[in-house]
Amino acid sequence: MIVFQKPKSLTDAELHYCPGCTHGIIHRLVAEAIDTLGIEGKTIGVAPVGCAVMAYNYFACDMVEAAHGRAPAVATGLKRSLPENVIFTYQGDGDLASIGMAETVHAATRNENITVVFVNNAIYGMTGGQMAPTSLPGQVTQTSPYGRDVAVAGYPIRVCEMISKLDGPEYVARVAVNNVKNVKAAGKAILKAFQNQIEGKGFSLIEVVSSCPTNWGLTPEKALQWVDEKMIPYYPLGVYKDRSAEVTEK
Ligand SMILES: Cc1ncc(C[n+]2csc(CCOP(=O)(O)OP(=O)(O)O)c2C)c(N)n1
Ligand code: SF4
Repeated sequence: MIVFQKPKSLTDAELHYCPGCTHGIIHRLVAEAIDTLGIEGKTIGVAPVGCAVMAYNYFACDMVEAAHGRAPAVATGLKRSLPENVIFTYQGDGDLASIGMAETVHAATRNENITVVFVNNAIYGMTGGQMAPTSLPGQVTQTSPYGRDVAVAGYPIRVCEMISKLDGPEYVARVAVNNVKNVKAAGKAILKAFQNQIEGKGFSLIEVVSSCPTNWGLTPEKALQWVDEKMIPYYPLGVYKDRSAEVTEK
């Protein structure tokens, strides 16, 4: 009897992520959502530049590679020209909240009918651990060796809080993947973000608080603790906007 299986929407390619990196868990949750909805034949993913740059090797659906930060613009073009397809982006915090902030905000305010999976690990992973817009106050990175000084570098950007203030987007939620309970909740939120698109509801953004043990200089176990003790207090989990639920309640 099979009790545990790889989702059909993941290929057999070996993931290149560092040991303990939670990108792999998030890939699995996205693939499970695609499997559950039976949309593997019509889903197109947009891969970022960042550690997930090779996501096109891992998802068993059509994939397009976008330049750093441009995934929501590429996804907009795909969705408008192929409205029957299901389009998702998969982006890191450097990609989405730094160089790609304009694309993100404008896709959200237009309520583009796309699904955005935003992986917040508070650092630029791929390029060796530079400070990101999401790095925490006091966080030591390659470019803030004495810790992020908010007087110089400003405060971290809370993407869900900001995007949910726009009138456009349909669904904005923050989840984490540092323990089993959070992984289950993250899976449900990602599924809902795809479901919203199928129902034509519009822009859904799921921020997943993730880990980067390599650039945080922590063991995989300590990195998950750091998510709990440092990341989640700064980035509270929850649903920040769910327009359909608001309409139903009124
Ligand atoms: C236009 C452009 N600017 C800068 C870069 C360099 N670059 C590559 S990945 C990256 C940051 C990746 O960090 P993030 O998006 O947080 O993803 P992670 O690697 O942490 O998953 C940067 C700045 C680039 N490839 N293209
Ligand atoms: S550098 Fe960080 S984000 Fe990139 S694969 Fe390694 S642990 Fe994951």
